[in-house]
Amino acid sequence: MIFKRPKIALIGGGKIGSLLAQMCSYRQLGDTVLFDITANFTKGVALDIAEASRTEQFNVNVTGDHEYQSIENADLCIVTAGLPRKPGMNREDLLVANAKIIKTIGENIKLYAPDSYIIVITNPLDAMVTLMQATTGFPKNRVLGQAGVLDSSRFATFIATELGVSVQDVNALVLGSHGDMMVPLIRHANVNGIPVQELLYRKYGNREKADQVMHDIVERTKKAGEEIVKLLGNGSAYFSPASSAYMMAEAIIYDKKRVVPACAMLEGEYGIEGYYAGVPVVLGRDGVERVLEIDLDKKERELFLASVDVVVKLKEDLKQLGYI
Ligand code: TXD
Repeated sequence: MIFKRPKIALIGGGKIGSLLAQMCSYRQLGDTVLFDITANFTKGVALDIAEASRTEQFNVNVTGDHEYQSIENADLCIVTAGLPRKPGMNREDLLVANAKIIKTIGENIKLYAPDSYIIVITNPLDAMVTLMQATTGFPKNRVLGQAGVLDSSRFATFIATELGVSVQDVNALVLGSHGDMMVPLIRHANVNGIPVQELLYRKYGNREKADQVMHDIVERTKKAGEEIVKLLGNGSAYFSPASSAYMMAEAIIYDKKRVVPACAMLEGEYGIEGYYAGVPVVLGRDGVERVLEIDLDKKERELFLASVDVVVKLKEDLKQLGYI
């Protein structure tokens, strides 16, 4: 072979990891290894996916493993390992259980895939990305988290449904931490450039009603993860998180320079120093190539800072627990 195919290590072979293995294989993003602590399960999943190669017509390799050595020289690691939420739990409740797991994984990525890019998905997201970067010591452009793509996609879906327009034409951005304090940006939401607020006003002919509908969409977006957790009864969302992570992986591997909200390290941007938070970034072959700063009005800024406070607190907790 003249060119090396990218190697993608999916660390955590549960629902999101398995779906990602399927997407990476079917869409031929690269050779994929699905790693999990369970001995045989990922081998079974990978074999099952591989056996669809004839009908799906893909030529990449997909394997399952439970030895860390299997992630050796991965170009991209996507980390979903950990416990998902149960009904009644918030994402922060997962901190202690998942910190231990992420620390071990970080040490092994550092050992076996020292040049890789890492997309973390495990909750509580902002804290787990912080811990991953601290454990690996990788440069900030190579360690990021997926949440904003999903939260923004949820926001866009609800807007499209309300307005009866194609979601393909909706642009909607959610910033801040991945939790109840996330900040869906109302002012920036638009349908092919037309402000959503204006379309709602035209639909209802009444500013108060339009504002109420927008408010409800924002609240539903913030609680969208919980809505799925309650409906599933066991575990959390997995189709849309896998799809969101895949989009980010593709942006890095194909050097697409996509503009997406991601959990990225802020060093002065938005007036924040040394914390991870959800902001718009340019994603390409260098991972987080740039953080894009946008003007926030007074209220948006207050909400954003309050949301980052959650990350500040979680980072403090990680320090107290001796993880960083
Ligand atoms: O947008 C987002 N960031 C999220 C994140 C949206 C939805 C779900 N989000 C979080 O992703 C969720 O709260 C969980 O923390 C992760 C993974 O969710 P998933 O639904 O895939 O969870 P599963 O099916 O329980 O899979 C987790 C796997 C499971 O197979 C365990 O055996 C494995 O993680 N696991 C480990 N793998 C490797 N190494 C270690 N140490 C380990 N411990 C558990």
